[in-house]
Amino acid sequence: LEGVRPDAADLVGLRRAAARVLLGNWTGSSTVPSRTLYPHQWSWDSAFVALGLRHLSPRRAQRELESLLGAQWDDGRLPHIVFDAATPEGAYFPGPDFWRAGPFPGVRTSGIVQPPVHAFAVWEVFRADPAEAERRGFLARAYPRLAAWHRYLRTRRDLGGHGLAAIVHPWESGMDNSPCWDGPLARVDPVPPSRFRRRDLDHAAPGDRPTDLDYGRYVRLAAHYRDHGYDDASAPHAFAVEDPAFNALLALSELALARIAAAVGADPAPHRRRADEVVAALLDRLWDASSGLFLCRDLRGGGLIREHGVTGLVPLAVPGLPVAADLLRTACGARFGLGRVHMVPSYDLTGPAFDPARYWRGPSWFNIGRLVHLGLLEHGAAERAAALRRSMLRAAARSRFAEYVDPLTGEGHGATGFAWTAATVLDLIA
Ligand code: 9YW
Repeated sequence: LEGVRPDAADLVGLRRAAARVLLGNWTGSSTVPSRTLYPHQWSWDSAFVALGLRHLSPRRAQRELESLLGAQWDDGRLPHIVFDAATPEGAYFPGPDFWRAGPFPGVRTSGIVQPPVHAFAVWEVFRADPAEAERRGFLARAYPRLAAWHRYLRTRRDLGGHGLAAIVHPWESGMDNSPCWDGPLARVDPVPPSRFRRRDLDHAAPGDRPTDLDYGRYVRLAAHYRDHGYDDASAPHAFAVEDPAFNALLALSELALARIAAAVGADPAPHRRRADEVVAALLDRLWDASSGLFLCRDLRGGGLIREHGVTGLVPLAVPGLPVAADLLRTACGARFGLGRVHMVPSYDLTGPAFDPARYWRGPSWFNIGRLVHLGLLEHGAAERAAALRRSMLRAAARSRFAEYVDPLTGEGHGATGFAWTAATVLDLIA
């Protein structure tokens, strides 16, 4: 690896550059992932951005999360996109005219969700400046919203009936075109590409992105859900999957919510209990001892999906995870090559679908790297964590804060000046 040596002198410059990215992507109340590719507010991006922003301005980090929580629906869901009213419809597809959704007039959103990393972020942002948070009533206002969000996931989204939240669209995993979704998606009749216009290809190379066939299926699923009023009970949900990262982040966030509850004078015990229940269900439903990894479960086709995606490593971030030692071995083994590749690949290096450039089919992402880094620290692998941190800082610097990097070469792909990449750098340096 060449490029930046993460020593003190370099880190000052890198920190400054990361701060510039976040300032440039700030809209006045939240942060866009990318000025070109993603010019609105994305749900889990905001949580990762807040984790970085807290080191620059705890108040701004609070506002980032509050603007997302402010777009919460009556049923408790936090939408995956909150559309910026000043940005034209044509800047992103599918835009507000496609989704036709929102919590109340004047706020337009998508109708699907993203991984629930928000309570975790709220707690960490609070800890950055408890006095400022207290003054603004940050936790007291966030707590009921976060509790309603988790309730939505635990009840309306427990489509399998075994205590895990199901995702009903690949976009809900945050790992859009992971090979894990190829099987379940094969049953979805794609909308022909002539019926929509992809805006992502105005800003990124086609070889770095999902295919037209993927998009046709994404559009079909989203339109179905929309046409059923985003009602989980009546929508047919041709795609319904239990995803390990989504549920591990729910467990991590329930633990954070327990701390938040205690801080605002509510009862933490139910949140701790729910965290335990989710972890038990993860182990029971998604753990695959033969590969030492959590797998996804297809609730429509039946059974575990035998693709090894990085989603299955993310539960490492959960404190006290009983199978942490096995997951660590898998992380360092042939499939994910930790210590031998740049950051953490999003998909099995030895898998048939591995592609080092195509989005979630191989490339390494900074938010996921940060979760695995947390997991390494949590489970006593401090040296591995330090090496991963160095590799992430180098990759971010060399790629000008790219959206993601090739795990084999470290070369940047997708957009540059990407918000969660810069935020993760700030969080790793702090
Ligand atoms: C989409 C914004 C989002 C991320 C997702 C990533 C991609 C595309 O971009 O989604 O249209 O929602 O896969 O994880 O949140 O950065």
